[in-house]
Amino acid sequence: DYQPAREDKFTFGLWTVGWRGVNTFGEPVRPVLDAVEAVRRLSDLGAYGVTFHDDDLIPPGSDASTREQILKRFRGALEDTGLAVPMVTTNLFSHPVFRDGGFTSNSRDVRRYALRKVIRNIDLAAEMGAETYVCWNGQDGAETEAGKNDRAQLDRLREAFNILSDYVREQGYGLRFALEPKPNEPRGDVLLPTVGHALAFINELDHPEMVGVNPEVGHEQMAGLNFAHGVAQALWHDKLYHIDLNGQRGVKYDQDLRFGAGDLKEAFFLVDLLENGGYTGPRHFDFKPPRTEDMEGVWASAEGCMRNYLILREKSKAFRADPEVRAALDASRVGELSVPTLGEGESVADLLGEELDLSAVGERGYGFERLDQLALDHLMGVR
Ligand code: GLT
Ligand code: MN
Ligand code: MN
Repeated sequence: DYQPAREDKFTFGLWTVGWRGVNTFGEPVRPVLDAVEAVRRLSDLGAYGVTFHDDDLIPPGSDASTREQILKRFRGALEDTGLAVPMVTTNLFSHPVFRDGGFTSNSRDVRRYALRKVIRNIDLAAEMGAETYVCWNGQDGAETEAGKNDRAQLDRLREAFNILSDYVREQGYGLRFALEPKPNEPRGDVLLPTVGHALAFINELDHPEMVGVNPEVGHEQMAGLNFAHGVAQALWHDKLYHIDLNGQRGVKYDQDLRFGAGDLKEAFFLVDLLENGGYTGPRHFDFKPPRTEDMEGVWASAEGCMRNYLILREKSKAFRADPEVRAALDASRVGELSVPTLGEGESVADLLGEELDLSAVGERGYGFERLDQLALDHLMGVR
C-alpha cells in the first residue's frame, strides 16, 4: 500500500512544507507553519527526518534565550517522534545583505558575515547529529559580466570551503559538505551551474574528501540536462553525499514540483539508479507545494512525494526481475560495457593485430528501443 517506513529514509526540509507560496507576483497564501507541527505531521506520514536552514528554525536576530527556547521545543519534538536531522544548511540568500551573494559577494564584510553565519550553524548541525552540510550558492552569481571577476569569485568560494573544512576538522565534527548546483534563479546566472561544474571545483579544494554534491532533480533539468546521468557520474566519483528530489517540466523557472511530477520517466530511472547504484543516504524531498494548495494540500503533496518514490521503487524491481528485460539487456550488450576493452595481459599490440569486419559490425543494431519500451511498459503498468 506504499506506506512509507522510517527505513525508507525519507526526509523533508522545514522550508518545503513550510513554504508559504510566495512567488514573483503573488503574496503568501498560507500561514506560518510551526516547526514542531511540521515535525509531528511528517512523522505521522512516515518520514525519517527533517532538515532546515538556520533561519527556518531561528528567526534571524533572535537573542540567545529565544534561540534556546526554540531549540528546546524543537528537540522535544524530535525526541517525541524519533525523527532524525541528517542534514542542515544555511540561509545565505534571503536577507538584503546577500543581494550579491554570500561567500562570493564583492563586499568583504558580507563574506565574513556569511562565514560566521555558517560556522555558528555548523555547531548546531553537529550537535543535532547531522552528517551532511548542504551549501546552495543561492545568490552567488551575476546578471551582468562586468560586475564580477569570475576568477576571484572562484578563489573566494574555494577559500570559504577551505576555511569551513579546517573548522570542521579542528572541532572533530563528522560533517561533510554537499554543494548544490543550480543554473539560474534567483541570479541570472548562478555560480557552479551544474553537477559537472561542482565536481570539477571540488578537485581544487584543500580537503576534496570532505566535499561532495547535493544535486536537485529540477536544477539539472532547468539546464536541459539528464538528471539520472548527472547523478550516475556523481556516484561514479563517490561524490553523491545527498540528493534533493522533486519534479520539473523542462527548461523553465524552478518548479520544485513534488517528486514524480514533471519528467516521470527520468524519475523512474533515477529511483532505479539510487536503489541499485549504492546510494545509502537520505531520500530528501526539496519541493514547493503549489500556491493553489491550502495546508491540507501541502500534506497531500508531501505524501505524494514518498508515494511516488515507493511506486517507482517497486516498478524498478519488477523491471529488473523481468526475464524479458534480462534478455533484452543481453541483446543490447549492456553487460558487455562492463568488460574492460583490453583483456588482462593484453597490450596495444593485441589491438593493432586485430581486424574488425566493418560492414558486418556496421549493420549491428542495439535494440535499445525494445528495451526502453519494456521500461515504459513497466512504468505504465501494463506488464
Ligand atoms: C531553497 C532552494 C533549494 C535549496 C535549499 C538549500 S533552499 O529552497 O530552492 O534548492 O536546496 O539552501
Ligand atoms: Mn534544493
Ligand atoms: Mn529547486
